[in-house]
Amino acid sequence: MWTYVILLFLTATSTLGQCPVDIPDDERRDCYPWENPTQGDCEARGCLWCAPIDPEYPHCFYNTKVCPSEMPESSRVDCMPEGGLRADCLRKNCLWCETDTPDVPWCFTDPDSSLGGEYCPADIPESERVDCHPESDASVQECLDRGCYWCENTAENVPWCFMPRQAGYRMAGSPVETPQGYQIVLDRINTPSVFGQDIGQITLDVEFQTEQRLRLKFYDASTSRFEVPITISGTGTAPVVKDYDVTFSNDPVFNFQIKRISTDTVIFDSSIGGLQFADQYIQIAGRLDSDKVYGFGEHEKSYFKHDMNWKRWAMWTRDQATTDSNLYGSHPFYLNVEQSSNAHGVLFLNANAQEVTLQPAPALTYRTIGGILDMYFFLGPTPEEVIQQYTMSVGTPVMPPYWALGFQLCRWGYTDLDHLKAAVGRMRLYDIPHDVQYGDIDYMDGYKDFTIDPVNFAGLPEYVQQLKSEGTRFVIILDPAISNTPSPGEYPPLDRGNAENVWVRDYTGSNPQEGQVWPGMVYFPDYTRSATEQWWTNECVLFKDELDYEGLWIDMNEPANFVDGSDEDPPCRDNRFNNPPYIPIVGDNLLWKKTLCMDTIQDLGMSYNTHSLYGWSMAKQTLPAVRSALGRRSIVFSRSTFPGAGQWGQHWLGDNWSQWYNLKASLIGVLDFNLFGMPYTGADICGFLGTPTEDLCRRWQQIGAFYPFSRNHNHESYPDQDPGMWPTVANDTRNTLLIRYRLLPYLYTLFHKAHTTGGTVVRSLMFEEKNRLSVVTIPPFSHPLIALIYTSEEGYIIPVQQPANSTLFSRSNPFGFVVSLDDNGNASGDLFWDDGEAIDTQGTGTYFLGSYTASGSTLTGTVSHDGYSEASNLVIDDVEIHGAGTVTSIVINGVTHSDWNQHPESQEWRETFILPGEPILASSGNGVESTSH
Ligand code: MIG
Repeated sequence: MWTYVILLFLTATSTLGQCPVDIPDDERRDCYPWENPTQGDCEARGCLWCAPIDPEYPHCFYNTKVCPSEMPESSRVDCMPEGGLRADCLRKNCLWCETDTPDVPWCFTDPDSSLGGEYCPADIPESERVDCHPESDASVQECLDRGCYWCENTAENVPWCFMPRQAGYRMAGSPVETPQGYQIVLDRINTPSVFGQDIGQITLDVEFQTEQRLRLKFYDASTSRFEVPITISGTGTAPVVKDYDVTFSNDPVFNFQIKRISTDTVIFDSSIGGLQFADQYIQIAGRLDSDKVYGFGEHEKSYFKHDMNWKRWAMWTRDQATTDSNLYGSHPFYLNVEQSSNAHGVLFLNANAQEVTLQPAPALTYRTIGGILDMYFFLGPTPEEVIQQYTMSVGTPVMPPYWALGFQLCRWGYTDLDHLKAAVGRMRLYDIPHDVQYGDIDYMDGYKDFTIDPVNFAGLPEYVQQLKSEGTRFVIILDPAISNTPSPGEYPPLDRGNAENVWVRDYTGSNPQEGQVWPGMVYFPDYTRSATEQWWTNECVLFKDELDYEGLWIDMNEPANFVDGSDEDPPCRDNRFNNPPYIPIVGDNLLWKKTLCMDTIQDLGMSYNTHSLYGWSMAKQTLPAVRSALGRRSIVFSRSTFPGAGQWGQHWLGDNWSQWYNLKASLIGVLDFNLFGMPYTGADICGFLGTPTEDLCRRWQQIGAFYPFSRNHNHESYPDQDPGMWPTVANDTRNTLLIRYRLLPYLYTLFHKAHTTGGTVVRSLMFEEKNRLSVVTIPPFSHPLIALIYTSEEGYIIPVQQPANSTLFSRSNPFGFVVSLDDNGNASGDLFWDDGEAIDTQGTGTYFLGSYTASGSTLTGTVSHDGYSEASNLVIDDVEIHGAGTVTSIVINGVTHSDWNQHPESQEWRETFILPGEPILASSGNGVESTSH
């Protein structure tokens, strides 16, 4: 009882004298006549909260002193005949003045407002609003202060505060012609200003780079700003013919339209408004031709085509288990399929924290808090051509070694070598294909890179040799962070790094920045520094002598830090980089959550600008490092990625959950990364976090057998989930992987295509023009989603090879073809083949390339490139023909063969011929002729 009284007294004293208005106690009108009001309850009602001098009077009372209008009471027009509170009135953009005069409305329309009593102009459709208050908790006043409109709405996520159309910039004169296009100077119109720091004059370079590629670069010509170090340039002169046209207008402010000439389709129309260019807030919006928008990453989602109902996606690299919030990579790229079914893509080449809002118009609003606005349009016109043009611009996918297409087993939490051996033993027991075994951080000594735990993993190097002889290679994890606690001499990688000063620096630019990761206190290598590449390569080369690894798995490179910013106090200095005026909707609403402070420094620039490039730069330096160590092709699995990362590395989809939802979402993740130029990708099969049920793991192994990157991986806290843990899972895994291994020559050929001409390896049916599809269901998996991944379409010839439990063995087995004839009896395909591990066989010409066509009952093989002599040892002994009708005879290279067998399982529409081995390499063309009908 006493305590209660004292508390009341304290409250009263502490707020005495702080009342925002001077209303005597006895004039207070109780705004919360119920029990126990809190300040929050009170303010929610738009009332004032402060202690009275005499505790008899209310704490929460109406603010009768605020009447923003001097209009006579008799002229008031009721704005809220339905009734409501002061806050409701203000939200309707009306005025609120209380009065004791009966029948006079307290809420009434404002005749003096700059918008004629109306803050909500009717001429902007809801679906086209460009948010003027993207941060949370908008208020009428704040909105109007920014010079924006306020209209309330009941639909979810529609912004109430939005940009007037006349906001933005005006052309200062006419566009000036340049050799590649135009240059336009833009002057800012004063309102609205969303976050201040607006740049008064900006320059727009319009570059007609190629027939299909257009660049729009908005920048500040007077002050240099951060630019992503990826150069995408044209030839220097505009192409004579091009697929697009750009028009500019100043009505009501500067805006532009990009048009596809062939169909007269406007593919991006910025007259929707919203162009802003402030130091830390850049925004552009555009109406799109269609709502078929794909891309923008990295996020986990269960649908490929975006939801245009005001969905907002942040892009900022972050160590975060999979969700629909921003994850490990940043990919500001989208693909839009137009109504005409032509397609184009757009890259916003920017690395700062950024986001996009997708709107029903259809339209999008893009925002970034730094750098420049650098847009590249890729005109396709097919979706596949868009991705080819995009990846040819930022870097086509690196060619994986053949073995990397095999199945891979991993887990975090092999407690020791015996535990790992037991998992391998189960793979052997069930004869499950097993090309790669991983070592996660467990193999390290104290989680330090380039060390081996001398107790729990004693004998690992010898065991790795044994695995290799059995056809299983070993891939190790490396984290960027390097332990900085050992004394000189104890940990040479640290000493050598110190000597070369390879670390990310703190805000002063001179001291290495500390953080905390697995080994404890660490430094972070600055992979944008050339000295770092030499140091990192050297460490990778030296460690290869200790452990015969075949590939590197680079984790935690967002970069991840166990503490927010640092463990200093305060963790980051309070400045405009660590606490910018606006933060896109990144998870945790803090740029330096679980990473370094934004004012830490790399050679390329401050983390504010370079954060999302960390994994990208690490991959860029790790590929040459691993190549130096191995002297041959390898893999660099990078968790954090950015446009162009595919030219050096591969990607797994991160820390997912052992849930059905994540299995489904993984397929979208694979499709997304195929848009992003990283076709070699897949999710942790059976899920990383959590314990999968037997059925989930079985199904996941079945579908995961068709990920380009097929790996079962698990979190340290959960029980073993390798396929051999359950006999049913083991059997179905082996059977499905044997189908995968049979298809590997095809998969490898697809990778060769993606590497040499860009484009995808796994693509959605939307990419395929031919509509008559025969859906391959992989028995016993009959989930229709499989159709999204591998379809055998009419008209294709797919090279296959007899499978084995490792590519080491399958590579020397006989080849075959699956021929799927179209209605006219035609089909075509090709086969790329090389030794599977030499670097750049395309460049050195040491490969075999054959083209195969089926037409008029004849399958003809043509050797397009004959640079790999080993190919002559390979034979074809199996041709499977779909859609050929009844076969009466087989003629091979002019000789009628009677020694062929019809496959016992053949159905009416499918014939499989087991042929005597025929050389795959026949310069005159290798023909299998079938007489049908
Ligand atoms: O803080 O190396 O995404 O695949 O097993 C966790 C341990 C660090 C995160 C990776 C995961 C890996 C784990 N790593």
